[in-house]
Amino acid sequence: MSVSNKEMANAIRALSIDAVEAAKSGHVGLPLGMADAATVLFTKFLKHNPADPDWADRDRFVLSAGHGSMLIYSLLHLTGYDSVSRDDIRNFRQVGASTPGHPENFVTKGVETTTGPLGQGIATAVGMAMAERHLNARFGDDLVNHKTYVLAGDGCLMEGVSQEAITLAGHMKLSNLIVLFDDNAVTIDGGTDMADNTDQCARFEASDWATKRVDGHDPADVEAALAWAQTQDKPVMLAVKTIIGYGAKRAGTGPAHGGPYGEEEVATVRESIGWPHAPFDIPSDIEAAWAEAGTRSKADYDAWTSHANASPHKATFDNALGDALPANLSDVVNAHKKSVVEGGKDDATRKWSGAVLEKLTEAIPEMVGGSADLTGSNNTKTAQTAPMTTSNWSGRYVHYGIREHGMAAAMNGMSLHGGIVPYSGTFLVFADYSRGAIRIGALMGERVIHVMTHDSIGLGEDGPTHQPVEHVASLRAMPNMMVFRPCDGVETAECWETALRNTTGPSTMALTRQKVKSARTVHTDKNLSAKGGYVLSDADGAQAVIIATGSEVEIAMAAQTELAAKGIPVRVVSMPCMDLFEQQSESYQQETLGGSLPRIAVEAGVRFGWDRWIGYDGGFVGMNSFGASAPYQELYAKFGITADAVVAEVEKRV
Ligand SMILES: Cc1ncc(C[n+]2csc(CCOP(=O)(O)OP(=O)(O)O)c2C)c(N)n1
Repeated sequence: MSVSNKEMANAIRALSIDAVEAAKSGHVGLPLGMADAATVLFTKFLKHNPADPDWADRDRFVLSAGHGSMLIYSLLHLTGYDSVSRDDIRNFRQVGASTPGHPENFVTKGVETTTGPLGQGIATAVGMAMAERHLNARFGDDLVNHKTYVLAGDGCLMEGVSQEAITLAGHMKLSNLIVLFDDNAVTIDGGTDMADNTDQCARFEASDWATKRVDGHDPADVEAALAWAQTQDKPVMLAVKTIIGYGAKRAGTGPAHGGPYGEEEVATVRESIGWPHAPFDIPSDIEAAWAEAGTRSKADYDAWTSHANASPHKATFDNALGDALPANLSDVVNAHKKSVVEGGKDDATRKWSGAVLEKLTEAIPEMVGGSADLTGSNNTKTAQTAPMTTSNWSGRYVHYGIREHGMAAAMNGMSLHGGIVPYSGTFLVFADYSRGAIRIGALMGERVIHVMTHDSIGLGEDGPTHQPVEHVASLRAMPNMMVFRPCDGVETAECWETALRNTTGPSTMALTRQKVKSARTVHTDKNLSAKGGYVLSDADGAQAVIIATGSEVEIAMAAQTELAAKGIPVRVVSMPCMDLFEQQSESYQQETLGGSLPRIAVEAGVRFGWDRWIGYDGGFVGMNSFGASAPYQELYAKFGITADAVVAEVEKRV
């Protein structure tokens, strides 16, 4: 006798209530409600191979409503992923188990992206779907032809980032993207009507999606809708009507959302779904039906493998999906550095970034750039990167529109998908807008490069709304984020190379709007910025050390000259990446910073974070307020970020 969709779904329900009860925490309402629809998706549509979770052409499934993590853990376990054992489910949310509170892709194979902060998943999925189309254009149907499925809840759709994601996906006509909206009309506080009255179908349709309302507890209806979704020429949103906490007395109400239901309610659920089995126990026929469902893509997998192996593009494809960079990358960067030194020109570091990007995007076909409507200001577009559009998916430049948060999330998705090294631009001050996605990218360890120009009061007339003050410090505070603030053309090239080689996390390039004086006037093939900080200009018998970053290196150098005239020799250290400097040996750090010599830092931002290097008694020349609107030279004078101020700080200490 064959096992029904309902029985298979009940296995998800049972594992989810048992796990949440055992952990005494977790959100069980969603898995109880979405079990029927998710079973249809995983048994009839999702192309995947539990035996090879990294299969390049698998469909991606993103649980955007990450709090419902027991849904995905149950699905992975039941379909045969080694990554989630029955014991891992018994130990839901415990140390050492592959079943953390919210899905973490770096912990659990089969989890495509880390979710939990509502809205991130759907926005990340847009990047995955764009990556799929781009790589399809590059490598063809034989190698890349898959879908991205998203399960999003009311919470995901209320978050602002979802609007950016939905409108971008609609604009890009991502017909490979299918969202199942868990339309249960309940969040934590209660019914959604307390806070929102949006007609979600109308909202998605307004952004050129195809939508359909579906009864989430009728497998035939879900199956028909998912079949219909495959045939659309635009992204699809299925509003899957479900009852949160299906089977419980509290079903359909706020308290159904989460927390352990307690013995009595668990008994009610078991009874109403007809599940008399012991906790964590699954009857063998249901187990077998799930195991068989886990092999549903075997034929596709085998066919793909033989096509792929026969494809003339296979080696390039594998290379693109790996993290490898071209063997000649250092040569490319060194040739560029040499030409910068020989040119003897002064320019803004954003311009230098644009110049080195011309060479990098030529050498690295996986680089896909973009900007949130500031292309000309961010200097992120190169001759190599034609716009990515619905009629030219092979393009390598995304006009993200004014969607900083969606852009950062989409870049995470591209990087997770593989085959793309994403970078994009906006003004540094707007890092705050994209912070949710930047942070998840750092947590996941994705190589995503955020070009953030206009990095201080040095942007001038646009004023304090646009002038970052605390941003460099706050991004430095983020674990696993490399913040680069190069001082000239040579350092900018070195920082780009270092960021590209950093395959285990994101980087931020903080770049000036204004022209800066070149500090590196002698060529060396050595990447001096790679250690984060280095002696830029030494002096015999130095009595103090001035540490500077970016545009303030020029001020440090001027102070050094002034002090020399006064008979006070000082060393200047350039510190383009404090995070990398922190990773060096203590002896290198001490040697570079001159041991016990007094230290003075100069940076057009807040002091926060600098005390570690200059000491509580060190000197700091920077900002301790918001900026102002005026020509930048006047602002540097107004806020006292000058060579004279640095000189005074040194003189106080020698
Ligand atoms: C950005 C963000 N804000 C708040 C939360 C806390 N939170 C977790 S689940 C949830 C409610 C989600 O409601 P819904 O998406 O309808 O999920 P359901 O109640 O259907 O499980 C909230 C507010 C979060 N995880 N992320």
